Amino acid sequence: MSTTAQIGVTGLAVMGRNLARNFARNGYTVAVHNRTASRTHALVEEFGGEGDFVATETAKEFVAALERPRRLVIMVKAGDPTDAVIQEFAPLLEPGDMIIDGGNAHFADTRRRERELREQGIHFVGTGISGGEEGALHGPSIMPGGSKESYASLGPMLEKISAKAADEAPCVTHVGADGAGHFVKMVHNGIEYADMQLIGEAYQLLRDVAGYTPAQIADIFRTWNTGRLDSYLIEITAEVLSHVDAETGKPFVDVVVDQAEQKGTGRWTVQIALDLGVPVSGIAEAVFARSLSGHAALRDASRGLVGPKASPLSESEAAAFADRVEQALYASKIVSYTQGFHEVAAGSEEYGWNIDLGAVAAIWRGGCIIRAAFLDRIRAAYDARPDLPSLLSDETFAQEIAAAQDDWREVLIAATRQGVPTPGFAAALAYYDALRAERLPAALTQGQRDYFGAHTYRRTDRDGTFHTLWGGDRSEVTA
Ligand code: NBP
Repeated sequence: MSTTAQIGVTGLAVMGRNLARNFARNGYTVAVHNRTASRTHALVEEFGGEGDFVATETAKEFVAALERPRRLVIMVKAGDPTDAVIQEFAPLLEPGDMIIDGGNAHFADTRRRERELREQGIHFVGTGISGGEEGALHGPSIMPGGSKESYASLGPMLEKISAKAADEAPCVTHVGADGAGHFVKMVHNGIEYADMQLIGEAYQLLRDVAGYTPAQIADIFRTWNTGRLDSYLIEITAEVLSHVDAETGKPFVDVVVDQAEQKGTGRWTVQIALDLGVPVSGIAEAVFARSLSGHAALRDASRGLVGPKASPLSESEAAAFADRVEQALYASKIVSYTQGFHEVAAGSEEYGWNIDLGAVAAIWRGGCIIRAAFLDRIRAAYDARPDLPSLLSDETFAQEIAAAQDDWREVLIAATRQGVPTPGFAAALAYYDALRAERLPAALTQGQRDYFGAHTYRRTDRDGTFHTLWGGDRSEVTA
């Protein structure tokens, strides 16, 4: 076996196969390997004409086909299969070689694998890849972690196969050491959950409160897609809503079971946010909304519960309401991204990754599921002020949310009055109001904690920690 391949891909299901084709189409010789060899041969038979592939059947052959230092991409099911593949290949590698894990690994696993392989001198590059199968083939957004040395070797190749933003910048950057790439991919997915939930709520309001049909709502989303909400998710929402089921002639959205599924990255985003103490209420509501939708028995048992019935608006009222929903959606979206970027900043601080938040926004502008014109403005906000405490501290976003907020509140009033669930919109507004509040009831919480548990409190008027003798004469003592 000659050692000619500049990169190798093992794991040739939909993602790995398309990624391998992407490398090959960009002029790289790609060694390909899969546990079940038939997939390898099928790839070369079907797409061999697209570029230079080296089909290999055994781990030894695969490793031997790679030029040194070796670059070996793993695209297998995340979890135990990734460890199994590492165990199979690592003994065959040499110091300086690179294993790139492009699966959806948990960043803590990536940190562990990186540590273990570093002892062997192998660079383990946990890499978030977003864009689904189309992205893998035509240009995904790529979020590599791992060492700087590995990026020096891999970066130019990843830049070539990645998506390009509107300004032609490649949608890839070295995010930070060890698990930083998978961490950022996790938060990307959490934000994706929130975006999808907010869009879902906008749809439900347009349907139940404004009385529009799915086809009419598709047109509204198409119009929104020409403005500040311009994004992949808004674009595909219009496509899904205008699709008609061939069998029944009904809107597709009316024949699909309303129970949303999830693979876990949204849940991880919330779990890690809880550990880091970052309020990601919008993302959490999106995850909970999916799980609530799946509780079929609970929902069946609750259908008799009393509530208002939504009564559709007149035509002119409906059009005005749709404009308000756009404002509510945009304002809530700003909050979701504020929360997501807060989590990235907190992770970066906790693990010493030194993540450039502007660069993260920049690489999400193309290729990935949350790609949107909006991200260019987030990039600009962080580029102008890298230490921005929150996206809401950016003057432009603050002004936009201020301008949207009357409509945002009106939409939530209408939703509440008519009984349309809008947990994402409501959580976003509550976050906004909580942040801007002069005083929060947390002072009362501290009083309660001190009462039942002598947990102490701080005062507004002097330094120190205090405890009130609640069971005694209620005098205050210094704790
Ligand atoms: P899957 O997640 O369905 O994994 C299938 C691949 O894993 C096959 O190549 C299979 O080999 C291999 N595999 C398994 Br399962 N267990 C193995 C083991 N013990 N040893 C060796 N190989 C094993 O494929 P996918 O949907 O292409 O996704 C690949 C990765 O990319 C996943 O981590 C996924 O989370 C991530 N990802 C997916 C998307 C997406 O849109 N699908 C987007 C971004 C990231 P076999 O052919 O022999 O069974």
